[in-house]
Amino acid sequence: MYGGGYIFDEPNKRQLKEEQLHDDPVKLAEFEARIARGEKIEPGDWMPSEYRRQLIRLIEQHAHSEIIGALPEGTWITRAPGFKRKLALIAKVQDEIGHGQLLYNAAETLGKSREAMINDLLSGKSKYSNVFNYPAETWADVTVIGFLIDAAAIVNQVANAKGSYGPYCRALERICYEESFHLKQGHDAFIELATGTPAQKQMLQDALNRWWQPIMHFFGPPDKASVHSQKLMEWKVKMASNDDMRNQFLDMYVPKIRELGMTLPDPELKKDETTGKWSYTDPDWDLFKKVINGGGPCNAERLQVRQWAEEHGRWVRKALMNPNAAKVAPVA
Ligand code: BYC
Repeated sequence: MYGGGYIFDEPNKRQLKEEQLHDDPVKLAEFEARIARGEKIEPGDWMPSEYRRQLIRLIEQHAHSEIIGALPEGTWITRAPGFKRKLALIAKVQDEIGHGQLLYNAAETLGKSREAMINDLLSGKSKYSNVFNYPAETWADVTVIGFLIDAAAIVNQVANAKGSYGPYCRALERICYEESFHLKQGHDAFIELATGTPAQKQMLQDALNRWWQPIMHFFGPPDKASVHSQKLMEWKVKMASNDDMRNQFLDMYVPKIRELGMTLPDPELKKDETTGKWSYTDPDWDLFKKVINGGGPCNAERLQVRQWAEEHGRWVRKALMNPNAAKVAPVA
């Protein structure tokens, strides 16, 4: 188990209980009026316990996705082709970990400790994005992640940065700036392979074929099957539905992929120019459920790496919490 002596569990558990007692209709109406006026909700403000619970769930999952998301690309740092790509990849992976840090901080403002969040990740109780449970088999996989997964994340984050919870929105704004650079480096690497030798182009096409379905899954189940969307959209935590975000992504990126001569492994993928809606073959939602519930190709490996990091980083956390204990006695 994770252990580093992190802050504020007990007082926040008490606060949460008090709030549940005071979840009365008048306060709820005031809260919803604030949301309707487009005000930001801040950590000290009254909020319904379900709003708090939902935000913790969503921000925590997002934070876990950032730190687990660093792993598939991280394995390619030593093998990135050339100095320029290596430098860019190191910086990107470092940024992703920083995003995790920002998001854990935002979730902590709602009363769940870092320690509890990490424990829930390691025990498999908390989810993280489906896409990071697949291996990055070749450099082209890293390229597809850098271009298209970062692009998908930006679609989601730019929308939700305009949402109602102040700390999450501010974290998302900062993250979006950095993700835009990630997308540029991913797009640049993508163009290089797409316009390279036949072998490079084929490697990219194979990676695109492997990643297309996980990317379609990334935005979550179709609206009709989404569990949380309705309430989260009422409370302006989610600013667009899963299907709307998926559609927005297709609209922006399918043309960019096709203009480079690459194809997508879905014969049904096309836009209706009158409605602006894309139609596509429904991705395999049973597979999605399996992957997000621990049964994907890399779930066990990803959690093992995090477990190792928690165990081997324990002494660092201890030293940070109690710097005096780590001081070496001065030599006389
Ligand atoms: N993966 O009611 P629904 C990055 C779960 S990292 C896993 O529609 P919701 C990057 C969902 O949690 C950024 N699980 O859910 C890093 C729920 O299960 P629970 C990643 C998923 O929350 C490194 C159930 O399915 N971005 O960019 O309304 C390198 C029902 O779904 C997924 C984020 O994390 C999924 N894809 O909407 C490169 C964004 N989809 O909790 C890049 C933050 C659904 O009831 N998250 N589930 O057990 C969100 O915006 C929302 O959670 C979602 C889903 C739109 C993903």
